[in-house]
Amino acid sequence: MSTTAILESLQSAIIDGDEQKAPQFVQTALADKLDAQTILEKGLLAGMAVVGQRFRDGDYFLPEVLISAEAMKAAMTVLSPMLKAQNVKARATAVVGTVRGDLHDIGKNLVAIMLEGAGFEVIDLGVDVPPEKFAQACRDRKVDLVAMSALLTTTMPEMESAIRMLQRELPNPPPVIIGGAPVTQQYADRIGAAGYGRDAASGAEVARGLCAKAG
Ligand code: B1M
Repeated sequence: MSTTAILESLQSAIIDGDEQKAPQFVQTALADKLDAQTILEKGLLAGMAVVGQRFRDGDYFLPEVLISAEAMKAAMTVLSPMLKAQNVKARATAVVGTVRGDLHDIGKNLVAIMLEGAGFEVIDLGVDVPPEKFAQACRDRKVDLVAMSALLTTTMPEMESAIRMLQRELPNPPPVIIGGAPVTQQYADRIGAAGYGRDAASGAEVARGLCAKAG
């Protein structure tokens, strides 16, 4: 199979929500020596972009989107060890979560993988995380960074609420980085986030930079 054919098969497996084939094609791609980042971006994320487009156009409904998300997760179980292995070890703790009211976790999971790959110990609070839970996690442990994800325009303001709560309740609030499809650098600046990641890899890079600066 050519590289293009493997990546197209991977995209189709995500678009069709084929939970069996998606991880198999990741295996095929790895066996063919494709690098993990290419498999992620040109296979899995390219497939997910088509799913999003079809949902927007009314060709897909929630059940189809959910099935594609499951195929994506199955594929990620094979790919995530490779993504982590590509990076070097460092030394800091990050709390990660999708904000209150938001159940999207694929991007957040990718951020967690990339942060681990960048050497962070990751405490993943999951989805639908209220501001209090972010604050509590920072009280329970010495946390160097908080990473928040939001996929809905309606849940973005929860990022600001969580930042305000950390500032109010913690003597030394850790820096917060934010990301997610509707989030922008301008929004991050406006709500006082320390950093913004356009994608999971650049989020991890920003996180490393912030923690290196903090010493
Ligand atoms: Co939802 N959904 N969804 N959905 N869904 C979107 C986000 C939407 C854009 C679809 C659309 O209309 N085209 C739309 C939002 C519109 C808006 O607000 N502007 C939408 C909607 C409306 C909804 C519901 C309200 C639908 C409904 O019920 N009527 C509902 C809301 C539920 C809720 O959260 N309360 C809903 C539900 C769902 C499912 C449950 C079916 C499912 C989620 C399953 C799951 O996550 N386990 C789902 C999915 C899968 C999507 C789409 C199709 C794909 C999202 C995804 O996983 N993308 C999405 C359309 C789209 O985005 N194209 C859509 C792949 C993922 C890797 O990308 O999460 O963007 P993403 O992460 C990226 C970057 O954003 C970045 O890194 C990643 C890439 O490396 N990133 C960060 C993310 N977080 C970061 C944090 C960082 C740094 C970078 O630093 C901390």
